[in-house]
Parts: sequence; structure tokens; C-alpha cells
Amino acid sequence: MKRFVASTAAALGAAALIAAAPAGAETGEEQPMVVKNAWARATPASARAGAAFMTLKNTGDKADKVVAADADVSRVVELHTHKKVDGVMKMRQIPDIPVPAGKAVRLQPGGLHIMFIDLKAPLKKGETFPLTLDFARAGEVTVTVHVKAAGAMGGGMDHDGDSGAR
Ligand SMILES: [Cu+2]
Repeated sequence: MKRFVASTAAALGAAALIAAAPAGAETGEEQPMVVKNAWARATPASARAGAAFMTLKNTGDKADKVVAADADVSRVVELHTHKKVDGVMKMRQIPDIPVPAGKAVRLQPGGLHIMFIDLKAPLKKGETFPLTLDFARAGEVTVTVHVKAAGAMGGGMDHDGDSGAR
């Protein structure tokens, strides 16, 4: 029985791989998911958590979503949003961040963000670090996150010129 279960799981895994494969290979064109202006707030020395923000632009004609994120700066990386509960904004983990076809989704303070839990070291202003986003269709996209001042709101950065490729 155990063997049967294991082989079924393997078969399901293989099926999932096959199902996922056409996403990137379909057109042979450029990556339809563009990630812009990735930044994080500097954290105080005592902080155990940090957050990153960015704009996700889906230039393709199919809906996509972020299903996971990974970075070396913390032991845990989660997808979060803010929800008002009894008049108080609270953070909440969410399973994915949908990015509709042809639309841009902005991760920003007070809204959607990538959460770094159990930071290995404080995020210092001026530093950069790689962050990998895992999209259901587009696959993995790695971006450079720029650490800005603790009070930064990210305003005025949402233009096409700044791809972070400096
Ligand atoms: Cu959070």
C-alpha cells in the first residue's frame, strides 16, 4: 500500500511538471512577467522581520500569480497583505498574489508585500539582495531588492526607466 501511494505521488508530480512546462515554452517570446522597482525598508537592529515591495507587471495575455518567494536574508519568506480587522490594519499571510493578464499589481506599504520573517541580519539602507519570485506560469523571476531608508514609502519610483539594472 505504501509503495502504491508513493508511486501515485510521483506520477502526480510528473503530471504537474508536464502541465507546467508549456507556460514558458509556448511562444518562445520574452518573459511576460516584469518586476519593477523592488525595494525594502531598512530595519532596526532589533527587528526580526522586514518587507519588500515592487510592481508586478503582466505583459502577457494570460493571468498569472506569485505562488512563493525566496531570499537569503531571512529564514522564512511569506506572501502577505494587510486587512482591516476591527478598524486596525493587520498583516495576513496569503497563498498567492494574482497578477491579471495585461495588468500591473503594486506591492506597497500598507498593502501587499513580501514578508521576511526571522531576519539573519538587519536590512541596511543602501544594500541590495536577490529575491526570487515563483510565478505559477512564468516560473522563477529573480530581482534585485534595493534597501531604502526606514521611513521610505516608495513614492515616485513607479516609472518604467528604473529596472534596477544599474
Ligand atoms: Cu507582512
